[in-house]
Amino acid sequence: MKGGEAIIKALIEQGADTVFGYPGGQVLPLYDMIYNSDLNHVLVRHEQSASHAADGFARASGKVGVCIATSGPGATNLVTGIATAYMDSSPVVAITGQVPTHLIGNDAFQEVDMLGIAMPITKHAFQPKNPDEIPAMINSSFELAKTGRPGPIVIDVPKNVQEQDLSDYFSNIDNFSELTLDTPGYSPTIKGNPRQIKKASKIIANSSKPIILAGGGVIISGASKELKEFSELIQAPVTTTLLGKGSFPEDNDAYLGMLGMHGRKVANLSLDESDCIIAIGCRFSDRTTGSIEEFARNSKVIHIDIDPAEIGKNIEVDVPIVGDAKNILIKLITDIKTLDIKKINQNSIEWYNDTLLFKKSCIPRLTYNETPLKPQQIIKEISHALDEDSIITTDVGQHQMWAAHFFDTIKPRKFISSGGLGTMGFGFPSAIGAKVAMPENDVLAVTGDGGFLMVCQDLATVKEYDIPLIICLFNNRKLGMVYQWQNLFYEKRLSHTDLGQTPDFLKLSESFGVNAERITEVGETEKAIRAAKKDGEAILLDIVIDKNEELPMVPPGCGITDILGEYKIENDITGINGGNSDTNDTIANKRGGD
Ligand SMILES: Cc1ncc(C[n+]2csc(CCOP(=O)(O)OP(=O)(O)O)c2C)c(N)n1
Repeated sequence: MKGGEAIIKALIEQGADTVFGYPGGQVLPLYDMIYNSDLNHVLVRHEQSASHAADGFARASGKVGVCIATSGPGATNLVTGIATAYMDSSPVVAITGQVPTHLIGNDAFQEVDMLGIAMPITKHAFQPKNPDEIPAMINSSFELAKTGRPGPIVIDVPKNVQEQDLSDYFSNIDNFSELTLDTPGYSPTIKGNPRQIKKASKIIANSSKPIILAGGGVIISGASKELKEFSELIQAPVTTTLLGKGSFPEDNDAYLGMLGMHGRKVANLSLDESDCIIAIGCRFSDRTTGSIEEFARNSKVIHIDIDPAEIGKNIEVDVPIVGDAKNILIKLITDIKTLDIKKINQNSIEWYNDTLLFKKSCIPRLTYNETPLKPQQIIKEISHALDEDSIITTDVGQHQMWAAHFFDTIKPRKFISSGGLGTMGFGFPSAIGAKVAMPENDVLAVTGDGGFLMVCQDLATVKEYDIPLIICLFNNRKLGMVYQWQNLFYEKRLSHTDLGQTPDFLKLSESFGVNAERITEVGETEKAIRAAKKDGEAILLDIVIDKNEELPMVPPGCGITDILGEYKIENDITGINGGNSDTNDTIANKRGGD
């Protein structure tokens, strides 16, 4: 058995029967062995798409995603996708070719120090020097990628190691799965300290304004059911981070929307007023907290996270609990049930009801009959055309935030977006990965004209493998998000954010053999998505949107209550927006309504 065969055998034993890749000189031996193997290889058209597709595959399915590239430029093209997966704790195994061992360090053709590059953007990076090391290395890579706080792993395999035979002992092992590497010091804490959990229960019981902040960790640990039970038990409203979308059913009354710089007003103002923040599986990124000095001013903070390095990193915490979100929520629920629930609920009922009324007063208007089309209306049409098992991926920009704000995600792993790295070019290839992983689910990519152009070559992959994706391209002829920042914070000096001569996306798509339709009228998006679902073929919808629509946002460096701009609201019940009910006026004023 050769090194390359050992890679394939170990991958298949790990359940990784699908890989996204692109061949080249230093992975020729591996590709030669893939030729007649059972591995399902998807040939993407740029290595960046391979790493994003593997990431989308992982986020949609909860399994490890795998990508392969050659050494040098192939490996460096994977890097953005690997860093994206690292920032968002996604389990990806990236296999890169490397020059033969005797040439390493010689600046050989297509040599790059992939181990060095990978170290700061992976959980770990390996390089086997001997093919016997491969089985254990692959097994441990999968173990490391998916356990504890998940993340990407790189295995950089020199060409000669792919070609060499394993020793007889290893060649004759039927099943590699018992073979693992020694990983000293790696033992993620999953249980959570019972004393800390008790302490948290007491603080929650005494709180009169509790709020839950749920992050991507809730989804990763499969704790959505427990999160809902917990919220109902203590009667606390729930806000999420971008990556936490789907951890809690967003059609539930208690859901306030996303928090932070691009957060929803009701979420930001309520969190600011709460007296007890229970943060679960989130890392308090600057996009979530805004100015740290102004964050959680009135509040005790309970922080549950599996990664001890996250605790106290950005925000001072009153009760840290290190462990798996699901385990800890189960224990927290059990503990709180031993206390006087009636009293706990009495403490917080006024706050809970006020918050829900405040939420009602802030429901954004989604119905617009005008052209050019409003993004709110488009997301509404997308929502109508899809069901709760459909998966949405987004790129990065204004369209991402509109999707985050207006697409009610009901189930976990159904909203996939690049949060930490904010990678333009992520939305489309991650949708390819998600669809390959979950062929039964409708998958729709929401993307901008800027981001889509960075990865549009993978329309060829969609055509070649007949991947029935729906691509909704929010076409505003500019780099909308950056344009908005220039408008707001750089005195309207619009430096290089107008895309000028954008391509004809219909012709572009059709040249790849992928159907396309231009959308200019209200109702056409929903109709086109429904038709595409029936047809079962990929389609690109070039949706011409109002290029002047802007997002409410918190200026960088400000506290999360300093929101610039406001959505038009659907339902005016507070009196503060021109309505005439006075009952809730005080609530809105209390929370800084304007
Ligand atoms: C790879 C990369 N380059 C640059 C940026 C900075 N950036 C963030 S949003 C954005 C504009 C995105 O424009 P578009 O894709 O058209 O989406 P829109 O904001 O218009 O919806 C840019 C340039 C980024 N996030 N990623």
